[in-house]
Amino acid sequence: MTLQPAVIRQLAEHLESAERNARAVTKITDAHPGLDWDDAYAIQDMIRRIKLERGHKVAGYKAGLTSRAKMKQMGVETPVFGLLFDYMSVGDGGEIKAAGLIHPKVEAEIAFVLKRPLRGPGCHVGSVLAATDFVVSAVEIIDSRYENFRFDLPSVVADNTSASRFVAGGVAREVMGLDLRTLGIVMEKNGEIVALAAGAAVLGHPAAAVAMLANALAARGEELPAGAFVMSGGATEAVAVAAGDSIHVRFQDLGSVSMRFV
Ligand code: 0L1
Ligand code: MG
Repeated sequence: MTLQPAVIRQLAEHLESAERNARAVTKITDAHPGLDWDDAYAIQDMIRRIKLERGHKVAGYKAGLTSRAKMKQMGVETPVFGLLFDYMSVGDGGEIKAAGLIHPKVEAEIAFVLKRPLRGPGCHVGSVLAATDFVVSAVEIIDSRYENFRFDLPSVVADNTSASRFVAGGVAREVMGLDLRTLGIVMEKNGEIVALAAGAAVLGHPAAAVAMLANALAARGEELPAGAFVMSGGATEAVAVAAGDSIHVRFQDLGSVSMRFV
């Protein structure tokens, strides 16, 4: 930890205001080159506090940068974790106002809903599957607050991992009897296929991303509570969208998810 509490608060307000005003800013490590992972998660925690003070609720958790496709796209090697808030949730088939976002991108993800709390350390694919009530298809809309999506990992963690909106599908399936590794995903933008993946693109098994998140939270004295909605990270690379675009993602065994940008 390198930053004083007042600087953590100031950077959290800066990034949260950039999100609310859909205004791109330069990455915060330009002004604070020594900012480390602890500083970054402390800024993210402060953003959570600011949003709770404003009356919002935590609606879920997210793992990001969990697939090779995404890591390669962003030139990084380490997954990151963030929070989803109530106002980010958009109904399946819904409209998303592009003017309220900076430069949105969409990624197809498998989401887990827990029936029991998950507390690390030591969580693994088996413990996640045992604690899962059901899985659903989902699409995350990421919108980095940094100009041109140009950032380093501490900057993106501080920016709540670019969390912006999410859409969950309506087909809930128990994990028993489903092989999430071979589950196929096809993303269409305006009727054209733009990305393909299988569940195993996410760390070999999407539940591995949830285990990693539970273990990372444990290092900060937190757990994933019963009932938590957890997005396991984009199986495909992220696809840029703008007003006028329609996205439709088919998930084998899990139905489809769609949205329109207006
Ligand atoms: O959810 C994600 O994989 C995104 C993590 C942050 C990096 C980005 O904005 O692409
Ligand atoms: Mg994501």
